[in-house]
Amino acid sequence: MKFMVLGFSGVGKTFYLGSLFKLRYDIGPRGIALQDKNFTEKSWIGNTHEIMTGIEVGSISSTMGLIDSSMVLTKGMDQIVDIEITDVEGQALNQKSGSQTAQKLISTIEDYDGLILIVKAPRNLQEAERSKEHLGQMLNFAREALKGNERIPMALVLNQIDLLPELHRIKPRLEEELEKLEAELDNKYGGNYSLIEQQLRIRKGEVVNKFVKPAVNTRAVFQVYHTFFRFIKATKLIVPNKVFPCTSLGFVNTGDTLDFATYLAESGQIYEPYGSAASFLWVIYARLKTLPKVRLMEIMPNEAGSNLLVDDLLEDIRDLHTSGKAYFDPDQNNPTKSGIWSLRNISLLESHTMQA
Ligand SMILES: Nc1nc2c(ncn2[C@@H]2O[C@H](COP(=O)(O)OP(=O)(O)O)[C@@H](O)[C@H]2O)c(=O)[nH]1
Ligand SMILES: [Mg+2]
Repeated sequence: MKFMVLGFSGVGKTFYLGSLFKLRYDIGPRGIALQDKNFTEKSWIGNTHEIMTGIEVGSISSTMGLIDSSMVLTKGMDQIVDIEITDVEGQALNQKSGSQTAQKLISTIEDYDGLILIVKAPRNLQEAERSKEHLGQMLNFAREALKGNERIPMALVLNQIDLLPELHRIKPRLEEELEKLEAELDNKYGGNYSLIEQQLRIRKGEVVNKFVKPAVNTRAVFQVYHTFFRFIKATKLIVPNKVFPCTSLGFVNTGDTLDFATYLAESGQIYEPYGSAASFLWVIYARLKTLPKVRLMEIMPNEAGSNLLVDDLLEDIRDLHTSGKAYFDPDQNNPTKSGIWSLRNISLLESHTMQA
């Protein structure tokens, strides 16, 4: 299966892909992991990840043209399905540049199984205007993809949420809250780490997302995803879609900008990206749910296997949310409330039909 990240220069496409590499080892209860197809050689994404997390010293060059990385989804010892990911040079979307990459993009975009549209999460209405404008241009490319296949899922990633003013300097407060939760669980289940870890995976998300909620509940953010939904509604096609607030760096910033390498080197922090893994796995999940049977059989000849994979993916996506690695609205957990951010709608393929 082939997936692509689309977005203007500097929105964080390459970092987003680098952050996915946490899925190599930080796996959910169903054990789905993402690996290099050729794991003895360093890939573009692997290299990006190592530079981001400070393992490797270097800088991440801006992407030129289209760069494909061959990955594979694994479950335990099994390689389940091959995944190609294409990183795009942001300039390709720029109308003025009229580049060869743009032409190549248009001629190949029909072959993709899912698109990840990335914009910066807007800090104010002015930035929302800009994100909407970018989104409009990205949707022009998406339209080309939908011509060939109307069921191609699209995730809208609202990226770099760590720079939203509501999330400035939340790290110490967040840690304090999480320590309280850990102390409570320690008291209750003293020494039973299996139970403590399990409880944390279920309850951490609510704590983390209480902090994220005011940041994504703004008019500026609403305007951007509303534009996305309007586009999808207007196509009258069955386009699976969902919106994901993301930060490839995690909630580490202390101001308007962040020098990530210095930060990691100086503070010895654990690298905790947010939103990216869930959004990526969701696009794969949505594609598997809507793929015509013939295609599904080509990709995964074992039908029972493909059904299992869909269940496993959903379970691991849910776990990413409940364990605090993706956003859901902590106040929308009761059954009478439901909206695009509610936990129980994770399996829903058509967010644009829901109220926020
Ligand atoms: N604060 C913050 N900065 C980010 C994030 N993702 C990327 N960046 C910064 O944005 C710059 C551009 O990211 P990059 O992935 O190269 O953007 P691309 O042009 O879309 O591929 C990087 O140098 C990072 O410093 C994020 O989630 N949060
Ligand atoms: Mg790039």
